[in-house]
Amino acid sequence: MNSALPNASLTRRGFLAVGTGTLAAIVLASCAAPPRYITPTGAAVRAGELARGGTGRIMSVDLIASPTQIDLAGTVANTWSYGTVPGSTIRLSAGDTLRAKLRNALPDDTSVHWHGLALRNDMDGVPGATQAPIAAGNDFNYEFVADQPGTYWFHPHVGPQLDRGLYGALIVEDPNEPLTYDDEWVVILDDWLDGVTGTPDEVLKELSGGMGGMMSGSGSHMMMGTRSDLLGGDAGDVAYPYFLINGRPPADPETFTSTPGKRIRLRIINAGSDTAFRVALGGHRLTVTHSDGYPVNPVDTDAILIGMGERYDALVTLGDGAFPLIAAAEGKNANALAIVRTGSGQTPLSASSIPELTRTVLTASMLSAVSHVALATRSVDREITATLSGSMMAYDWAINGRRFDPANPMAGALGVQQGERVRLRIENTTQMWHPFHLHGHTYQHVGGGPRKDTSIVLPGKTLSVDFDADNPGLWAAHCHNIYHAESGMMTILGYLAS
Ligand SMILES: [Cu+2]
Repeated sequence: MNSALPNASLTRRGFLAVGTGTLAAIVLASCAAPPRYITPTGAAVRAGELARGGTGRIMSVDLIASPTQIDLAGTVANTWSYGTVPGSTIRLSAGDTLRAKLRNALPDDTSVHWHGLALRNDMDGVPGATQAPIAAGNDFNYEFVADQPGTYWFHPHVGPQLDRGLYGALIVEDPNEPLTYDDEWVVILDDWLDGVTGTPDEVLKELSGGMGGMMSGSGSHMMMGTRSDLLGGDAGDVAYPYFLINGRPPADPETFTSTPGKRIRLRIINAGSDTAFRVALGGHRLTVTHSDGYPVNPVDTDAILIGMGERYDALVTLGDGAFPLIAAAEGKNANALAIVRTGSGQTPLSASSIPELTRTVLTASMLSAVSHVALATRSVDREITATLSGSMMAYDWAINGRRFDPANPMAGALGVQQGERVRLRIENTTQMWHPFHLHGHTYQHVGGGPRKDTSIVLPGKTLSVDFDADNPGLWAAHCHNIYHAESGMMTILGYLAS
């Protein structure tokens, strides 16, 4: 019945205002009024931002999204970026205000989403839900308090623009940092095709035709037969000619230079669109300290599995020599590479593998939140389910049986009330894994697991997570495979108006 109603953004109040007397009474009697949600610019959001307080310090940055080029070891490709790939890292201290002026010099609408931050809703950068799209030639001023330390990142939330060069790291430092380390390196992973084999828009168009399009011979981007035991089967849909660390391919790798014995904090971010990476540093073990910005009880491992949108921080004490930092594209038989050099050893070959990649591979299920960021014990007030469905055959990815419609974003929204403890069940009925991302909140995996905002959900499995509904607004919840999300695997978590 709800689907027959006009746009759910037409509120119950609006509905009553247009209907009078008998007509309104009949309508209300014959079907439930559509739920009414708070608005991103309303009093609840403003009150939430005031409650954050903050240091009052303002970090101002100018972001210009524009057509640029990237040099991939001599192959120059046209792309879109924030000047460089990745964009310059934005760094501030917890409680500071980020004031980011976005100028859209692209030939298309855009926006900026601040991935992982529990920020004020009207700055979350989701056109159709939290703001109007920023049209070509226009500016938009983002301004919000970033009160939670951690490793975050930013990217557009328009079409498949994320699969171009439009991304960068956002590091919120902890003024009372409990870890001790000598240096920190931001390691951004990406799968790259833009300007080389096509554009992300062309990829989306081809994938949207499903495997029928592939079989008719028109396809060139779809990748068949990717396999990963860790991901429970199919690893990805898209063929990429390059895999990058900090915007550079293995033939021209970034070199991190240090000295033996130094303790380094790695901030690893997967900015890919269709690729999980298995990350390891040859000759070293890693101590994982954070997932998606939040501290975990430290775990030693040889490698880390990281899905699109996820971040892991790890400490490593450097040996003497030159070592490959490899991000293996899971199931795709190719690597991204950087070099860590502390001595005079020979630079490792890009083609070389390292034994660490096939030893212990850490996943989120091996982690637990440290006590001071674990959710307080309380009973669940509301349980909601996001059932993921769809197939590569039809490319009909959906949540709760509904493919997201940008023209009617609140249709099928998941409603919660401010103040509730919410349990979200993410039920994957498909034959493929999905990195599920919830905006504006950092939930905790049920059973004492890590705090996260993006989680790998394996095929046929259900992941349950809890969060406190303490950040009012309309929040996108979607698969972070950008092609799945843009094909419909997205919904809105909306705070109900009381
Ligand atoms: Cu997906």
